[in-house]
Amino acid sequence: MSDRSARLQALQNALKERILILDGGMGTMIQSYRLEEHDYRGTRFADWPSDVKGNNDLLLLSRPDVIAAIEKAYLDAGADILETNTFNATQISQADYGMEALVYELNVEGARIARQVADAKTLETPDKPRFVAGVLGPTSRTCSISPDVNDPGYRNVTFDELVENYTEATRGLIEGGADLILIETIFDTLNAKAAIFAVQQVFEEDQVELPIMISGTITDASGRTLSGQTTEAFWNSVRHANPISVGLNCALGAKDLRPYLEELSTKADTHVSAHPNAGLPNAFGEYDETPAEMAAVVEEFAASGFLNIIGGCCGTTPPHIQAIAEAVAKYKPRTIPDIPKACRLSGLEPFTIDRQSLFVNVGERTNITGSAKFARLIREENYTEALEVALQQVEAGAQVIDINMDEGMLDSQAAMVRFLNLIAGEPDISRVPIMIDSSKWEVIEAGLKCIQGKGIVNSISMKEGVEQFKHHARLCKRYGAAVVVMAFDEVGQADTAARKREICQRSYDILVNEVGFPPEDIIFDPNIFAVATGIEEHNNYAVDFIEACAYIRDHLPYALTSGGVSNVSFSFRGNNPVREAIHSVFLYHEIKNGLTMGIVNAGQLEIYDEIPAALREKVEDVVLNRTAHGTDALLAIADDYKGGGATKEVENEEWRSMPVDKRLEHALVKGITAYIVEDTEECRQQSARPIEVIEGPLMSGMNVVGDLFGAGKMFLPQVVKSARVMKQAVAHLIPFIEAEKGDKPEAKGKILMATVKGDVHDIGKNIVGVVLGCNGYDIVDMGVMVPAEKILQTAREQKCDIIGLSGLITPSLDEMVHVAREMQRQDFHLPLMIGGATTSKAHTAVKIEPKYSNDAVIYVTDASRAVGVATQLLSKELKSGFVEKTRQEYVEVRERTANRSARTERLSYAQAIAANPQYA
Ligand code: THG
Repeated sequence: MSDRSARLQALQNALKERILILDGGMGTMIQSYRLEEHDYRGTRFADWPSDVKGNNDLLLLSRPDVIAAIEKAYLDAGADILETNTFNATQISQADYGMEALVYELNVEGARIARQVADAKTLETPDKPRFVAGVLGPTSRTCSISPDVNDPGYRNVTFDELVENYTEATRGLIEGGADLILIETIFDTLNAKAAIFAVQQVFEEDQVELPIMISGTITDASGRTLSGQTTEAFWNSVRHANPISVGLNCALGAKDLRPYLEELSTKADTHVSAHPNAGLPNAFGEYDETPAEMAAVVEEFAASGFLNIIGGCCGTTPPHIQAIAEAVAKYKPRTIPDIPKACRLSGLEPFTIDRQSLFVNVGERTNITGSAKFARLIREENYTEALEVALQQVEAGAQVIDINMDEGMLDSQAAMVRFLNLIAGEPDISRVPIMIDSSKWEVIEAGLKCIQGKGIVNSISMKEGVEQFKHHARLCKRYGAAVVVMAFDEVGQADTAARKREICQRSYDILVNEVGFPPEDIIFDPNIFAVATGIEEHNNYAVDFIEACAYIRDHLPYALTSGGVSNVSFSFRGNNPVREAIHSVFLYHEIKNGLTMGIVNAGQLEIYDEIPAALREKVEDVVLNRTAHGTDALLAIADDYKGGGATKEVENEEWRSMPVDKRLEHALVKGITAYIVEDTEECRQQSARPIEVIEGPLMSGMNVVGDLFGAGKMFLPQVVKSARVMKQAVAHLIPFIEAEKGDKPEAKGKILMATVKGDVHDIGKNIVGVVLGCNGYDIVDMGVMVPAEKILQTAREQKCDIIGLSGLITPSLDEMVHVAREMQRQDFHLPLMIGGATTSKAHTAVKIEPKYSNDAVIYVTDASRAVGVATQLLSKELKSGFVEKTRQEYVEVRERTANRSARTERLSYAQAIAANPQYA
C-alpha cells in the first residue's frame, strides 16, 4: 500500500472513532508576525513591480518558515488535519498581484510544507497520523451573480475559466502531497460545482483519487449562501461529488451556525464538518470570542451529535483549537444517517421527488417551439417579458421549469446561457430546479454551466449510439444533474409498449451498471405521441405510454417517469377545451400507473370531474383506446366545445344562479376570482357574524378541494388557484371582523402563530388566527418561513401563552419536531399547538410530543377547534384534565402506530400541495 492510501485508511478509521480536529485560521496568525512588504518579497521577489504585502499565499515561497511554524502550532494544539495555505492560489486571485505564473508552484509548496509538518508530527505520535487537506478557495469572482447592477445577465467569470483555475491548483496540491482536497468557503455553489468538475476530471485523467471535503458559507442571518441557496439546496447541489465530508465555515461564529449545522447533520449522508469564525467580527473587524467561549458552544454541537470534523476559521488560533479539541474529545462522532434514495433537486430551495411523491408539474411555456409567444419574445430579445413567462409558470404551480431554445434560426446556445443567467438573478423563479431541454448536447452542456442548483438534463438517449450515451451520462453526473432518458435507440424512437420497455430496460442497465449513474436520478420518458390523428397505428399510443410507465415502476428500481403531456393532443390544435380535456383524462390515468412528472402548461389544467360528461366519455374512449371509432366520435362532438380559450370560458354562467354558499364552493373549486368579493359580501350580509362565512361555506368549499385533490382529480396548480380565491375571500372579511371586535375586553391570552421554516403557506394559519382573534385572543402572527430561533425568541419577548405552529408541506413536519426539541432544550414551559394540512394526530403523537415534555403538545384538527383547545389550555380549571386526556390519547396512538409509518396517516391532499414550498 502506498503511503497515501495507508493514510487514507487511517483517516477512515479515525473518523469512525472520534471527532477529528481541523486546524484554525491562518490570517490572524500571519498578522501576529507583523510581516512587512520586504518579508512578503524575500529575495526572490525583491524587485517585483507591484506591492505584494497581503498576498499570504506568497509567504509559502518567501517565508515558508512562518507558514510551517503556524501549522506546527496547530498540530501541537491537537489538530488532525492541516489546511494548506493556498486559499488564493488560483490564477484569478493571483492576478491581483500579477503572480499568475506562480500558481502551480504555490499549490505544490503549500501541500509540500504542510506535508512535511504533518509527517514530522506523525513520527512523534504514529498512532495518531496527521493529514493534509489541499485547499481550493472560492476565488474573488462569482459565477452565478452579476457584478454589474445594470446587467443581471453579465458574468465576470465563466464556469470554464473556473474549471481551468481549479484544475491547475488541484494538480499542484496533489503533486505536493495533499491527502484530501478541500473545496471551502463556498459562497456561490456554481463556483463549487466548477471546482468539483475540475477535481474529478483531474482524478480521472491522472488516475488518482483523493477524498473531497466540501464546506459552504452561510453569509448572514438569512440562512442562505451568498448566491441565495438554503443549506439543504446547497447540499443537493454538491452531493454528486460524493464527498467524504460536507460542512460549513466562515462568515458566522459557532453560535449562529448552529441551526444550519443541525440541518446539514440531518440531511447529509456523509461526514459533517464545521470550522466557524471566532464569533462575529467586532467594530474593528476583529474576532474576539475566547477559546473557552468558542469551545463551550462547540462542545454542545458535539453533545448534540452534529459533528464529525471540527476546526476554526477567521480569528481562531492554536489556543482555540486546543480548547475545542479538549472539549469534544469525550464525545462520539456523529453517526451518518440513512437517507432514503430520492431524486433530490434544487434551485435556491430543495425539491425532492421519489416514488411516493405526488405528480410533479414541469412548466412547459418557456419553450421556443412550444409557445409562439415565448418564441417571439426571444427572437425580439425581449428577455424581460420572457422572464415573466417563467415566473408565471412558477406562480401557476410549476415545480420545475423546462427551458428550450431549439430553433434553427437562432443561436440557441447563446439564448440558453443568457436566459439561464437572467433567471439566476430572479429568486422567485430560480427557487425551483431547472430542466434544460435541448436536442443539442452543446446547448445542454452550456446550460449546465449556468445553474448552481441541481437540475435535470432533458434529454439523453442511445439515439447516437451507446458510447455517446455513456459519455453524456458521465458528464451529467460530473455536472451534478438528473437526466431525462428518452426511449430512443440507434434504430429510432420507441413507439410500441414492447420497444419502450426494451429500450428503457437497456438504458437503465447501462446507466446503473456501466456508468454508475444513481438510479434515483434517472427519469424515463417513454415518448408521449399524439393520439386521435386519424392514423390507426396511433390509437394505442397513450395506452402504450401507460404500460411503459407501469413497467418502469415495477421493474426499474428508483427510476422515475416523465413526458410531454401536451404532445398527446396535438391533433386537436386550435381547440383548447378539447385539448385540455384530453390532458386531464390522460394524466388521471397515467398518474394512477406511476407517472411521476409531466411537462405541462401549469395553470391551465382542467379538473377531471369538471369535464362535461359527454366530452369526457369520448375523450376517455380515445385515450384508453376503448372503442374502434373513438377518434371519429370525438371529432364529431369536438366543435361543440370549441372556444377561444379554456373550457371554463365557454362554460355558461349557470352557476351564478346557485345559492351563495354553492357559488362560493364553485369559485373555490374552479379557482375563479371574478365574483369572489361580491359573493363573500352577500354571504356576510346573510350571516350573523362575518366569521361564520369562513367557518361555514368557505371551509366546506376548501374541503371539497381537498377531497378532489386526494382522489387525483385535481392537480397542484389548481389547488394553488383555490388557495388564492380563499385568500381574497378572507381578505374581504377581515376588516369586518376587526370592526366587530371594537373596544374589546381584556384579551384572554396571547398566542403566537407561525408557519414554520421552509414553508410559505399561510391560508390555514391566517384563518386560525382570525378565528382566535374573533374569540378574544391576542394573536402574534409571525408570518411564514419562520425559523425556530425567531419563534422562540419572540415567544419569550412577547410573553406568549401558547405557541401555534402551522405547516402545509411534508418537510414542515420535521421542522415542527425541531421546534419542539428546541423548546425543550431552551426550557420553555408553555403549550404547543400543531396544525395545518400536512400535520396529523399520529405525527404529533409519534414524532412531536415525545420531544417536548415541559407542557402540552396538542394537535388541532381544523380552525373550528382552535378556540376550544386554546380555552382549555389557558383555563386553570380545565387545563390539567384536558392535557391529561390528550396525553393518554397520544400514548394510545403511539402504541397503535408503533409498527406503521406516520406517513400513511397524513392527508394526501396536503402531502401533495406540498411537494411544493412555493405557494402561498
Ligand atoms: N419529452 C421531453 N421533453 C419535451 C417533450 C417531450 N419537451 C418539449 C415538449 N415535448 C413538451 N413541451 C411542450 C410545450 C408546448 C406544447 C407541447 C409540448 C404545445 N404548445 C402549443 C402548440 O404547439 O399547439 C403552442 C401554443 C402556443 O403557441 O401558445 O402544445 O415529450 N422529454
